[in-house]
Amino acid sequence: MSEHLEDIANRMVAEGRGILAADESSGTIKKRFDSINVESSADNRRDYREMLFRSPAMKDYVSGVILFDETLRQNADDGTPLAGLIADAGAVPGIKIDTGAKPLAGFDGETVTEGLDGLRERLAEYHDLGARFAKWRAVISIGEGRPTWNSVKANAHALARYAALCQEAGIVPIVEPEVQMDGPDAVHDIDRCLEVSQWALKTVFAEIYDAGIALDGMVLKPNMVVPGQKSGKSASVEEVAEKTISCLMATVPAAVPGIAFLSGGQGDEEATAHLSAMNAMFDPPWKLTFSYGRALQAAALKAWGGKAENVPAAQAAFAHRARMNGLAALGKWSPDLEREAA
Ligand code: 5MM
Repeated sequence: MSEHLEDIANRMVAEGRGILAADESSGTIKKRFDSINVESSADNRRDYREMLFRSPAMKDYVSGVILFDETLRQNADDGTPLAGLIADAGAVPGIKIDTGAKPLAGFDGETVTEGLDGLRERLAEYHDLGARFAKWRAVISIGEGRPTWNSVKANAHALARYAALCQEAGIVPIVEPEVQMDGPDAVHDIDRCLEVSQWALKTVFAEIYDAGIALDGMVLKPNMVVPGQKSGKSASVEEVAEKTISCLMATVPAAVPGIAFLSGGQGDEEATAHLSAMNAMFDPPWKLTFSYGRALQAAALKAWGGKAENVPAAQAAFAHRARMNGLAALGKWSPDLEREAA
C-alpha cells in the first residue's frame, strides 16, 4: 500500500532535520563546477552527488533530497541507484519536476515556470523510479514596476495545478514561490520584500484552495524576508526572523505541516542564523526547517574540488553545515557552537 501523503510530508519536515536541494539543472551545476575548475561531465556529477549522499551526516540531519532527472536515473560506483543511497539513509528521494522559469510573454523581465504538459505521465514514471515528493520553483523578481499581477497570478496558478497533479500521483508537492533577493536590480528594502512575499503567498494559497489541494500533504518552500542583495541595506537577524514569521503567519494555513526555506544566495552562516532565530523566538503552527542548495553545499563543493582523495574532507564540511542547520531547525544553533564545531 502506498504511504499516505501526510506521512511523507511529515517525514520531510521531521524534527531537527531538513532537505538537501541537490537538483541543480545542467546549466546551474556547470556554473558550480566551473567555480572549482571541474568539468561538468555525467561521471563527475555522479561522483559529487554520491559523495554527498554517502555522507554519514545524511542519516542524522537530512530528511529528503531533491534530485534532478539525471541523478534519479544514475547509479553509484558500486551499482546502487543514487536514490537507493538516499532511502538507505532514511531520507525521502524527491524530484525537481518543473522545466524552468521561461520569459513571460508581454512582460519584460518576468518569468513563468513551465512543465505542466505531460506532467501526469512524468509523475507516474518518477513514482516508479522511487520519488515520493516533487518540487516546482516559481521565480518572482522585484524591480521597477515588478512583479506584475499577471506574473504573480500565472505563477501561483501553475504551482496549484502542479500540486494537484502530484497529489493525484501519490507524490507530495513542494510548492516553491521564490521572491528573489538577488538579480541585476535587487535594490529593494526588506519591507518591499515583505510586501511582495505576502502578496505572492496569499495568491498561491488562494489558488491552492481553488485547486482542492490537501494542505496536510504538501510542504511550502519560501524565501526568507530579506533586503535585496544590491540595496546596500542590511537587516539584523531578529528583524529577518520577525518579518519572515509575520509574513508566514498572515498567509500560510496552520494545516500545512512544514515550511522548508530556500537559502536564495544568503551566506551559509547567515541562512543558519535566520532559521535558528525563527525557531528560538516563535512557536509557529508548522515545522520550520531548511531546504537549502547553496547554503548546504558550498563548503563541501569547495573541499571536494573534483578529487577522490578529498571525499572525507568534503563529507566533513557537509556534515558540519548539515549539523548546524539541524540545530537551527530546533532553534538551538549559536555562533559559539559554529566555531567550536568547526
Ligand atoms: C539547487 O538549485 C535548485 C535548482 O535551480 P536551477 O533550476 O536554477 O538549476 C533550486 O531550485 C533550489 O532548489 C532552490 O532555489 C533553493 O536553493 P538555494 O541555493 O536558494 O537554497
